[in-house]
Amino acid sequence: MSAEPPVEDVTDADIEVTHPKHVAVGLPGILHSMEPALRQLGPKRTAELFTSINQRGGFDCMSCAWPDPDDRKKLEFCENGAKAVIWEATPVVIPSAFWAEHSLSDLADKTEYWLGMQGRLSEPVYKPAGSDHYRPVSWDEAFAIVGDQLRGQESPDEAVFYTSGRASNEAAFVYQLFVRAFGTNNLPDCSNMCHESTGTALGEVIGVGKSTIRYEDFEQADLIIVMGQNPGTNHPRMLTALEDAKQAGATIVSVNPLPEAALERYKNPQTVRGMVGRGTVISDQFLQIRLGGDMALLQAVSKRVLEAEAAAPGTILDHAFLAEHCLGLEELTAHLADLDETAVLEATGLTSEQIDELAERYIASNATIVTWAMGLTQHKAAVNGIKEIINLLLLRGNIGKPGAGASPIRGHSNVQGDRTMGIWEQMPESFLAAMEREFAVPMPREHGVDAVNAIRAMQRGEVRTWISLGGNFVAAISDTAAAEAAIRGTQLSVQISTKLNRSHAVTGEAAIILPTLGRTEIDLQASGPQMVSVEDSVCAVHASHGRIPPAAPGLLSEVAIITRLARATLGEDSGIAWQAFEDDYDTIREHIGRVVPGCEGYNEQIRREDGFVLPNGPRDSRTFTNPEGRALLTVNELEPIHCPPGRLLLQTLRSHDQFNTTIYSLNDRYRGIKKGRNVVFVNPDDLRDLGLEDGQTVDVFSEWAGQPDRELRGFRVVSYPTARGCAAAYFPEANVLVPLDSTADRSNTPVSKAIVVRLQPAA
Ligand SMILES: Nc1nc2c(c(=O)[nH]1)N[C@H]1C(S)=C(S)[C@@H](COP(=O)(O)OP(=O)(O)OC[C@H]3O[C@@H](n4cnc5c(=O)[nH]c(N)nc54)[C@H](O)[C@@H]3O)O[C@H]1N2
Ligand SMILES: Nc1nc2c(c(=O)[nH]1)N[C@H]1C(S)=C(S)[C@@H](COP(=O)(O)OP(=O)(O)OC[C@H]3O[C@@H](n4cnc5c(=O)[nH]c(N)nc54)[C@H](O)[C@@H]3O)O[C@H]1N2
Ligand SMILES: [Mo]
Repeated sequence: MSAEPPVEDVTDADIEVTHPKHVAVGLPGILHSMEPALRQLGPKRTAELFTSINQRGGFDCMSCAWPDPDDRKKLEFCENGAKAVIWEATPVVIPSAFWAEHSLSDLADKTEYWLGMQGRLSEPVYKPAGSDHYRPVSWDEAFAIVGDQLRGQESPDEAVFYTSGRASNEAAFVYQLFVRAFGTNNLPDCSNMCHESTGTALGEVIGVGKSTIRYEDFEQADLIIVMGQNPGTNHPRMLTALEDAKQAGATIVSVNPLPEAALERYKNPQTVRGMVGRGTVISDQFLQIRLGGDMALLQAVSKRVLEAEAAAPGTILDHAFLAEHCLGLEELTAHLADLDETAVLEATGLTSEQIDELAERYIASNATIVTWAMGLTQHKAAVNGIKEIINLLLLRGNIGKPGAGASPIRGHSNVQGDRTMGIWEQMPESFLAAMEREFAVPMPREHGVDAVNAIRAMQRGEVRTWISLGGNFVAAISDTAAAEAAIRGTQLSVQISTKLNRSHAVTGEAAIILPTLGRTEIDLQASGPQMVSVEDSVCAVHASHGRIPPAAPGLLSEVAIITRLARATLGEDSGIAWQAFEDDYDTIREHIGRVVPGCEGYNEQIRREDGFVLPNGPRDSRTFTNPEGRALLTVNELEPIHCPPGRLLLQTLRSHDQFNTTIYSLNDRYRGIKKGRNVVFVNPDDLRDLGLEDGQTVDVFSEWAGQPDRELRGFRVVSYPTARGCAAAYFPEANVLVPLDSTADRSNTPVSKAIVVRLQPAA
């Protein structure tokens, strides 16, 4: 009962706008919006899949990086995980004839939805320079083309190797080995656009760029502050953890410019209460903050904590912890004494009373967790903003004790593991030296390019070859028009992918697509079926076993593709046992165990029932491995975001029916949008001030000093209860508005959550 892929593309012609919802529900919504994809899947594959997601012996859900609880339910997945699985596991494949029927120019006119719905890529295809069509080629031919290209470069640094966070630990480890043995650290990844600000900030102040909590900590917390994150859509299983925490007595505060449905009320489909009742009220306090206002809010709360301590010395701060483990208390105290409350209220859009209330809650709590995601990382001052989270936590010893900690919630299911495995353009010397010892191959030391700097290098004509392990870089990176022009200037672009997307249509002069197995599929190699491993947001590492037959007979695993690329590039006598890696992934894991800190005995550790949790100094023993050997309280200057009169600050975000650039449907259920995506959400008072009306069609211009305006034409205005002066539109459509040079200080992450825009009635 499989269905044909859609022939016609979708448009916004029938868009429906209703009211935003105040409650998030679990599973029920999916069947409706995923109907076309479910029809492709068929009942047998569907049943097989849904009983193995996140189960022991099954596969790890490939949607977000939310952790698995120890007591797994029969169905341990959420609505959006189900969508990711349905989307990947379709048995519909792109037939060979497709490539003659569709030119690249034709594909470049299609939406991401249409491209993704064509089915799974099933054979390698090659577009020679000068041609507007891909044509099927053999695997050997494809590897030879890439190998010749890489060997023909003048320097290894003329190639850039991107990674998206879905790659397994095994694939990531082998990939960075290949790239470094080839001679470059040009290993940008999606994390550069995602939690890079988190890694930069935490690395400096606590020595580890990762979460300091375990899953169990949620249930032991007194207070959980959810900042800049929309869990109902992007980490739906987190709602269960928040609900459990509430039932155990925790207070929850959400800080967001938008009243996101799930942060108001949640109906858990796996409980009776959730099925028949009104659900659980999640947020005890909702702070509707202005975009980019979090750093000011955090400083204002810390200031209140310090004032309370001054009024009743010895009762508020955790003096023992501060004295033994931290540096910088005096400087912070002096700095915050001068904090200008007017500037705080201006930046946050909040009242002093609201901030007082949060400070009181924080002081009353003996165990506080702060979680955050893109609402904090994708700002110019993101790194310092995140350091303010640590300041606040440290004041009351909220790191390294039960129920407390800093918890960045990661995006892609294995983005954190990929970093642990060495996917980073600036891995430390200790890792590179360990690699060198293990493989007896010299490792390059000069840092490589990150995502934004990769585009800049292309603009300077320094990149000949672009290779992508998953992802959809041209659609995900900022400044779409500039990025597309840059990619088109390379000689060869290579995509290792499961499904078609815009990065296959906007390419180098020549282009290759190498189709790969997804995580749901059985990965059969010479030594038998292989498992892979992944790491979640709380540093838990576990195995993932593909369960369904591959979508097409000719597909290769990511590991097989990478090792064969390595052999085609480095030759058969590179001194590295590539073939052995492909035959048996245990061989790869033996190396991981010897190279990657915390992964000793990797093969044994991931075979334990629930895998293992990586060691984490701050969490386990309040050990901080930054150069100072102490957790740092830091002094950060507030930097107001300048938004001239008549302009709005625009954030780009995800709808309920997308995974990054993958569009499952045109609906955004909780925000009341159906059958369309070209919308811009604006506060009704701002609409009135701007002389615009709800439903009107506008052109959106983004302003950046000294450059022509970037523009997005024909968007529909939706009156929406966002914070004053703030607007929102969907990523990736709105990426065209983000200037390439607008990046976060030090982490270089595109500023996707604060774009100065002007709305004008459509021309
Ligand atoms: N279903 C699904 N799941 C996903 C993804 C997906 O696309 N679909 N993507 C995955 C990935 S890679 C990631 S990184 C995560 C992303 O997870 P999120 O960070 O939740 O993703 P966004 O949609 O970007 O939402 C940003 C949230 O922060 C708020 N926000 C924006 N700016 C600010 C600010 O200045 N201050 C505060 N306090 N809040 C702000 C927005 O209103 C919104 O609620 O999700 C992962 N999971
Ligand atoms: N304006 C704006 N821009 C943003 C963001 C934002 O909030 N606003 N968010 C940023 C963030 S947080 C991120 S993480 C990036 C995401 O950037 P990317 O990770 O580059 O993008 P995705 O859309 O997740 O990539 C989807 C593609 O991956 C391929 N794929 C899927 N599964 C597999 C697999 O198992 N193996 C392989 N090899 N390929 C697979 C498919 O071809 C699919 O089309 O975007 C960033 N860009
Ligand atoms: Mo992400």
